[in-house]
Amino acid sequence: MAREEKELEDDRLNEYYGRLQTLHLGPLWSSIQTIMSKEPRPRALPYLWKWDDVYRLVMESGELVTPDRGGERRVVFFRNPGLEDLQPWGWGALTHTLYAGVQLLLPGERAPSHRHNQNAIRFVLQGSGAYTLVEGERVKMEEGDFLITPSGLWHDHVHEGDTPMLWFDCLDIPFVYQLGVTFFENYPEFHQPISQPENYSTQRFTAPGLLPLTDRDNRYAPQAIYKWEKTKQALDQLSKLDPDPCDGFAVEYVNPATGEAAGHTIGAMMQKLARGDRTQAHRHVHSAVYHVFRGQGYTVMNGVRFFWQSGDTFVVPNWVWHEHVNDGNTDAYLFSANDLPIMERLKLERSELYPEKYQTVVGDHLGNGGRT
Ligand code: GTQ
Repeated sequence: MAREEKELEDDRLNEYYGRLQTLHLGPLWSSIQTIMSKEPRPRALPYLWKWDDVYRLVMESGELVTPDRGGERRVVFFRNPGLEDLQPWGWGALTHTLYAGVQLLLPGERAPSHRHNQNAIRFVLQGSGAYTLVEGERVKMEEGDFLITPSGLWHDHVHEGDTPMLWFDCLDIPFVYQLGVTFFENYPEFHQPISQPENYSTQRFTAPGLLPLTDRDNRYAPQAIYKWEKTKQALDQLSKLDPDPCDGFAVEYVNPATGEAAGHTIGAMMQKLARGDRTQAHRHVHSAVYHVFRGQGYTVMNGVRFFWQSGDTFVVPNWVWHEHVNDGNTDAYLFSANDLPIMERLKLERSELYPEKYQTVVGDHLGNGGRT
């Protein structure tokens, strides 16, 4: 084709694309490679936040704002650098489906009662003497505890202790938002009434595998809290057996009435990596956020080392090769939350083992500054 003819044709095509766009239409033939990539190409990037930074800024928020009506909760949330341009208005997305943040409640403070159709899970980082009130039940929060706040239930937080209370929140906010179905509602009063015995959940669920008959029909959210002491005991027992090649010694927080993820749309687990452990590299469709509860080590993601220590948060986006290494002097405990329940229910989950056992390290996130 002569050059001139080709240019004429391109002009005609571009002009055609322009007319499609004006009428809010689009050409599949030039879009298909972008919208239907061969394999997942998440916009979310692997990333790590150091606890020193997060802690300093969260504590500073304690001097600036209070958790009253309007502000609701004092939380600093994680923004995935790869998703920031999709969220120009301060939208918190850590992965395409998950939001996470660190919440601060100071002694004597209260956060008002509200409910929404997003699911929340919490992992307690520091402090004691606070409780969350979920649908009439007071649930006392202590370091290392895992809690659920299922969608649709009224919840408020109250702090009666004397040191700052910090916990990690993870919600399916981006998922619900992208489905276009967000609901949020304030309770008419600041607090909801208490209608259940204190720590009712801990009184009913005392042993694994034993479901109180009164909870047989309560398949929605029978158990509000999973105490750290029991999680630790379970992991210490498991450590006498063989570890999972990709996850080390790990337990998942499940709904005791159904065996499904306790957090409904949000999966969560606690894993222990003994000193010197290195897990096998793999990747999966679901995304995950990790909070380092205890220990020191690094995680290799797509060949890059992300060094972590107690308090750090890092994100493993979809389909990213990853393996964990505990190179510290103590056992490491990694808390993590994920969107596996979403992927499984939608039949989208897939996973692969890395062809070799470990990845080749090609660089370090934050360079040497990654290890402080
Ligand atoms: O504690 O109810 O991090 O509603 C984000 C939204 C926490 C909460 C968050 C929320 C909450």
